[in-house]
Amino acid sequence: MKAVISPSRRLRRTPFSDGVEAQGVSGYTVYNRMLLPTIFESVEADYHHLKKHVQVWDVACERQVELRGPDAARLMQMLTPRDLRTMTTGQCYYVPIVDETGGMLNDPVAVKLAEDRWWISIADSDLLLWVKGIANGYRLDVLVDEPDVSPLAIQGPKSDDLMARIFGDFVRDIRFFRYETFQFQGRDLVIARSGYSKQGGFEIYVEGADIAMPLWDALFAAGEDLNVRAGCPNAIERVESGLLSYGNDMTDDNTPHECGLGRFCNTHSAIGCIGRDALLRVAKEGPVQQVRAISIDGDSVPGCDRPWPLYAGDVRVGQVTSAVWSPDFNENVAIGMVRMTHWDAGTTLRVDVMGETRVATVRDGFWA
Ligand code: THG
Repeated sequence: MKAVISPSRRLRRTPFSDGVEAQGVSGYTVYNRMLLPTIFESVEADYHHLKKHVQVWDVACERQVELRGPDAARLMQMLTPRDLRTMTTGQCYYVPIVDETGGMLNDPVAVKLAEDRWWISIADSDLLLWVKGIANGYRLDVLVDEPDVSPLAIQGPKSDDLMARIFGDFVRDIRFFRYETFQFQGRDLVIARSGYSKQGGFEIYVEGADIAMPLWDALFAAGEDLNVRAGCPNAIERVESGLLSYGNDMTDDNTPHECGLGRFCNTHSAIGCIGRDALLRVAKEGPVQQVRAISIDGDSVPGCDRPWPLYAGDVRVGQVTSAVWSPDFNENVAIGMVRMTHWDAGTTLRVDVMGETRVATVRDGFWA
């Protein structure tokens, strides 16, 4: 496919898009109806750079759903089977969001700003509509909206050094999935140690589009000798790391347990969760299919833009949902959903890669 996507108001730019374009973005996807860069130099060159240096990522498309008011905490618990009672202000939680059938609606990061104020940093689905529907249907005393907040991720092994130059050495003390408030040009910004890579780093929740480009420019000016570059969530690194992509590796047809997100569920104690009864029912039996890391033999696979069926003999036993060539592991790394009968590590299957049959092997875990 060599067609372009026509720009329009419905395809939202971000407060960083001018900077992204100045840094030579060469590929975009659409996420929450907003631009998300996918390639700068090349996916492979970006990958090597991410693992060695530091990158600045425009992830403004990770939109925030803000909950504000006396019923904010109650509403948050209605959305997820993860028990939030012990979560404190200053923490971030990766939270499966489920519907009344226990199906995954989103897999965001929840940020607890105060007992009565939360941000839900969403993956690619219209969660705002579901949350507004719940809030109004249950007549909750809470405001639900999308604030002018755009996450900017700083990722890679030199992230601490770059961030310390802008925000001071205290940023180094932020613990994983915690946040602190820092000032930039007199404005308070939430900065968390988190991000969609396993190379380490931070996410800055940039509040107010007006300071987006000043912050972007400050980071590039401060990091010249660190070889800072614009980057983006990297297709290779995230599969190696087992970071799931909503809409690709899971949909509302999957339970959190099928997605391997059971460790983020406390369904028994998550009182009030809308999908609780459904999940208690399916959890009794256990999932019949589950996400697995999969190696695919042969040369570099094409982009996985539809599920690739997995077979054992003539029987379909699952599908590959993300796949890409890994230079560091010298094989095709993939994520798939595999039936219980064939999900044990070492199981050899066949995968239909756009009409070409390849050998696929179920692994006991992800690469990194
Ligand atoms: N950061 C923020 N918002 C986001 C994402 C993010 N919204 C969209 C998308 N990414 C949501 N999906 C994920 C998936 C994985 C993780 C975070 C968000 C993640 N997982 C780690 C893991 O699975 O190892 C750590 C989870 C934990 O231990 O709590 O980081 O990236 N703001």
